[in-house]
Amino acid sequence: MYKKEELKDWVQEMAELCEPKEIYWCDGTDEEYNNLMAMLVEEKKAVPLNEVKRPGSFAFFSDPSDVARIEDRTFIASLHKEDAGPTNNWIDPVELKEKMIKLYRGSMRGRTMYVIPFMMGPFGSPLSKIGIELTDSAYVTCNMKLMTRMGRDVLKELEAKNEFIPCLHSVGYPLEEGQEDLLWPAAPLEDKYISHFPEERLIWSYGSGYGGNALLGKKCLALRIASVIARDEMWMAEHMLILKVTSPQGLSKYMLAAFPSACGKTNLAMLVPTIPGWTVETIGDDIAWLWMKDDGRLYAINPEAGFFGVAKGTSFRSNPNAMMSIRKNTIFTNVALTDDHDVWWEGIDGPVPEHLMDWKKEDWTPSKNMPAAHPNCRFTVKADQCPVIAPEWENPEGVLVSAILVGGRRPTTIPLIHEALSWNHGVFMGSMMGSEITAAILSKNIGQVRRDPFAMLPFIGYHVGDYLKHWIDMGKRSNDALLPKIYYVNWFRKDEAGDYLWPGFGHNSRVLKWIFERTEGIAPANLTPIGYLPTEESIDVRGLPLKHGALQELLSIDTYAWLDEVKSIESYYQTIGNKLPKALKMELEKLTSRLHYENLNQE
Ligand code: GTP
Ligand code: SPV
Ligand code: MN
Repeated sequence: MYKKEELKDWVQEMAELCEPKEIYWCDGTDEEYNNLMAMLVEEKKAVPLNEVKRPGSFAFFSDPSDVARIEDRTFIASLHKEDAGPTNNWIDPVELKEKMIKLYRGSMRGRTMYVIPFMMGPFGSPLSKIGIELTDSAYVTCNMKLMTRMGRDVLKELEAKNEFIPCLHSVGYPLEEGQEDLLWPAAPLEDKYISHFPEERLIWSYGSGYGGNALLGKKCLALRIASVIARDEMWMAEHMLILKVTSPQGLSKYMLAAFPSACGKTNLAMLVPTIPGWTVETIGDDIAWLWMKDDGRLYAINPEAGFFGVAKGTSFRSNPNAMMSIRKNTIFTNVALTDDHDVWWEGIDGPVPEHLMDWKKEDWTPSKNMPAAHPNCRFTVKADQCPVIAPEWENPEGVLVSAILVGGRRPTTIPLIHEALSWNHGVFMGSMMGSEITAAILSKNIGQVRRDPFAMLPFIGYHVGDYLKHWIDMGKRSNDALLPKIYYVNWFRKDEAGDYLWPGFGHNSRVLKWIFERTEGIAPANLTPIGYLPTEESIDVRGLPLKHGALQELLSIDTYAWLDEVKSIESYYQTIGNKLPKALKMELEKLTSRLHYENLNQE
């Protein structure tokens, strides 16, 4: 965190290091955005889309080596290794800075350095934070305009807030005299660094232009650095959507859900209920900042101002509100293009076209037998273009949280939904969450299940054990009657043939309804060793195309599978070491004995 007086000097110092040909201070106006886009089109980096079908929209195509977050090249450079914990890559901050300074030296040659003042959180919110990103990428600048509150107003706000989080970004591809630019400049993998200096609240990113690696307000600031600030100041920075659900009686409640990358947050946040009378509205689709007010209750804001959503699989059937959000003024990255310059991806509505330009800018026909769009292709769009954005989405006071959902992709064992017995048991559920790795991450292990506590594994800026302790400590400041109830959901359970048992998407409203009614104290539940499960009648399945026996299976608990799960959690807990909160060890022990007791009774 730097003081406002330090801003000019810092920009100057970074410019002397990176040697851009010019420095440009962004004002955040539409005119500026349009000029930058026109320049990007001129440089052939952006492709303007069909003005009738997709007005004001552009497509970008990244280098095939730069398509997702790179966890292997993401670093938490705390002063002490112990503070980064067992789940983060750590490098000594002095050593890392030395390395990166060498890379940054002259790295912006031939390019403009954009100075982007941005605000995470609504103006006037006690939690909002100012960041200043310096970047040599106009693409990043345009994305930041859609994803954050950006520009002149933020500099004004800096006068009042005094402090900002410095974020330095370079694509790492300097242009020497006469050297031609690439359409997607980036550095080789071994030179890419997404670095965080938690004590200094400083972010340095080098070598990647993609998503969370480069739009530094998102994962780097609003999660990794914010999680450290939140621990110190007793609030929480979480990888969670925020939604508003309203019953047929007109009662509204707010819910959060922590699912790992590409596991359904945007879809749930924009869901169209398939049960009559219920509505869902969106507050946020990726990140929530929470704090406890004097009433002992948790409140949440969405620090972002836009959506950087997975395009693949998005359709009018699966997520009509996302489709309507991206009708205009949208940036698409790594999608395919139709011959009339509209966007296309696997899973979008309509027949598969005979011919496309794929995300590698090559001709594509169905016979190519390769996906035309990259599995992590994305859209960037302002949140206010979402037809179901809740009117209070920018309320600086936040919204009152009634329920927190956790979940991920688990083909077996985890039922459709279960409710925690207490706050601490809910923290236990979050701590042992697992999910299959998705294409949102550059990884050889896609599809393998890994533990991903509260979907924060790649985003905790400190020791995972301390992070879990922070959850327990937040609970201690209030009591279970005032705290949100915690639920574990799993839309991804499969049958023996490998098909999803639950139809998901809009039908998830049926689960939201049960949760809503639980928080009202009116929905029935069965007490089981793992928590409260809905009785079969309490999930509204009217009109639902479920296979025979599917609901029973979705709500069943295999105690032997759970005892295996317990063993696996035990060994996972060992990897966390002695910082694992005792309260969680106790929850695991209690779960184990409840499962054994159940087994004895069944025999
Ligand atoms: P990030 O932006 O990476 O954090 O992802 P996200 O959590 O917002 O995931 P998103 O909603 O974009 O969904 C990712 C993928 O999961 C898409 O391909 C969806 O089609 C799929 N998906 C979302 N919800 C469901 C569901 O209820 N059931 C099934 N089977 N798939 C789903
Ligand atoms: C995620 O991976 O969780 C995302 C996309 O939301 S990115 O912004 O690239 O991190
Ligand atoms: Mn995400």
